[in-house]
Amino acid sequence: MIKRIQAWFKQKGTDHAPLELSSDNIPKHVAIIMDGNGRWAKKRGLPRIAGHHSGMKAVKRVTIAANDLGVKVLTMYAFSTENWKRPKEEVDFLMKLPQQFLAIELDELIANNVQVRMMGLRDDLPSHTIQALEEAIDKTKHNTGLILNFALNYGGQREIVESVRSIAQHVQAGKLKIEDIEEAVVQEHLMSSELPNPDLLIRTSGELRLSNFMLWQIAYSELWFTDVYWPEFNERHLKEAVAEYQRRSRRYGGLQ
Ligand code: V07
Repeated sequence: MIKRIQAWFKQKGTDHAPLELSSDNIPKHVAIIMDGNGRWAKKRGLPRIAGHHSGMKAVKRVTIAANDLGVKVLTMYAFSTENWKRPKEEVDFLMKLPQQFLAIELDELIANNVQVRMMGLRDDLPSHTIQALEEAIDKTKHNTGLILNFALNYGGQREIVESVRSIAQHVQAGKLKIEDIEEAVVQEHLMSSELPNPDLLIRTSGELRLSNFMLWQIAYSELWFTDVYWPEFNERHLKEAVAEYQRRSRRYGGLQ
């Protein structure tokens, strides 16, 4: 039945009608699992890296769209701690994307008052990747617009482990009592401690998993999944996700 209604909407062209978004309930923090780059390429008979390159263009598009909507923080899952298992050539290519992206886009990001950040373990990243990132982070650190937060060499379980280690060190140093460890303390020791938790998590390309992304922070987030491959994701899709977010918050609005 739902499939038939969807088909009807498509036929009527209503999936291109303007979406009504209320400006007073835009999610502050949107986090995205950018999946489907390889599958997008395969569908076109292209190598996987062509999918990653095309995915990079979507990052730019969606950053501008999120900024225009009034989103405050956009977190993009660019490289997970598990991604090291991929073929070396693919990893090498991926590690050049931050530089490539920043060489092309940094000036425009600055012009748009965007602040670049990263979360993840820096140690294992190649120095050329770190250098490009740190330059961008430094050049944009006083910007007050959208925070564009890249999760690079990031894993949610590892992040929690790092938080626990850091808390244990505080206890050992006598700065913290065990009985004072509570949720807020774990939160304060996460890599995202300066950011609000995501209001909305988007995953593209049809997989219905969290894949070790921001496990602690998404405890109360709205989850939105789409079959669209990441390289095809655009402003319209982002608005659809936000519209659904607003419908859901209206529905339980009276209960909050
Ligand atoms: C990557 C493109 C998007 C789809 C997901 C995988 C491939 C942008 C960046 C990036 C990272 C840091 C930064 C500026 C840009 C990026 C990697 C992969 C590793 F400061 N896209 N993108 N980094 N892909």
